[in-house]
Amino acid sequence: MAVLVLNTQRFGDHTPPPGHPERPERQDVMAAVAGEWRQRGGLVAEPAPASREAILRVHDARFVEALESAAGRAVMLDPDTFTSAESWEITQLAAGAAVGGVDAVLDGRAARAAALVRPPGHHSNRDLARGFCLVNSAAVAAAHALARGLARVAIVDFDVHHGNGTQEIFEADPRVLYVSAHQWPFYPGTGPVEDVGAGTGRGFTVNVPIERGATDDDYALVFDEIVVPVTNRFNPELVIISAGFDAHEEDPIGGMRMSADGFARLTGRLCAVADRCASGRAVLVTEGGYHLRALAASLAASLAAMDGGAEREPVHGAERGAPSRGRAAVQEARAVQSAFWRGL
Ligand code: SP5
Ligand code: ZN
Repeated sequence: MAVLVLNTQRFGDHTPPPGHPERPERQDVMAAVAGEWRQRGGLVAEPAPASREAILRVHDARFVEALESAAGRAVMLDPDTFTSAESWEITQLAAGAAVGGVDAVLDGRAARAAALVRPPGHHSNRDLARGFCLVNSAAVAAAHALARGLARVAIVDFDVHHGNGTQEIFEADPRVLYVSAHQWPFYPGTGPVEDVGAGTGRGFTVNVPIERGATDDDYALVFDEIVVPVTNRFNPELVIISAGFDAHEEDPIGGMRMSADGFARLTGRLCAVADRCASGRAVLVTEGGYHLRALAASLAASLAAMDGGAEREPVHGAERGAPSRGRAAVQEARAVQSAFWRGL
């Protein structure tokens, strides 16, 4: 069984003001990657919009009504976050692609799925759109999986920014493990290592802040020492990858030094967790990634990794020296999280 890619040209019809980094051309990249996937015999499908019921599992009715009432208009929701006439429809399609990926893997129509979507979602809270995000697609997908009867879903977020929205939505829910590795200090300012979840969700939020400048090897170390062991121990029935590619060295916003092969390595590690715990079920949902060629290469490499492609060693690992930023991040995360994840 193969990897199902979900994408639609409609993702190009959400148009923030000119000069905005989260631009429609990102969809051209996703379409090109999806097209190549199809040419090589991969499965590609068009998403259906997420239902209101699916969106309301993670967003307040007032928030949904506000997005809906912006339909047909260009509205500034936050200094960074804009709608255009069709944004409400497009963000429903983005969430729908993530839900469609979950349905495909739970129904056994695909081993794994990748929802190549815009706008991104992980900064959106239950009741607030921000950070270029409207509906929180990864959160909608996780809640949909729970509604379909799953007991444990892991969301692993390697976007360069912390997914404040996803963390908040699930912070008190022990059924959803949220793990984020992100640049620190950085936008949006949430996700300190001390945030571990709330109430019965304590221990099911894992933040790994990393100093700017981290390379493939820093991230690999963080994954090998924290992200993968915690996620394995959680034993998810589904792994959702909140996949931002803005930690790439060419990215105009992020300050990290990742390569496309480095992202493939992280994706491959998470698919190995899915193989061990979840009968292989992993659903990738795109978040940020603002350099078009870097996004293209990173997406293609990550898809290949989901398909069991051989792991290529990152290009820059050796020449850039010891992964000191990764080591520091691991040490700090371990000090906090070993109370919850014994033996970490
Ligand atoms: C999904 C994703 O990668 N979102 C990234 C959002 C980054 N936003 C940076 C905002 C910097 C501060 N902006 C203040 C508003 C002034 N126009
Ligand atoms: Zn980001």
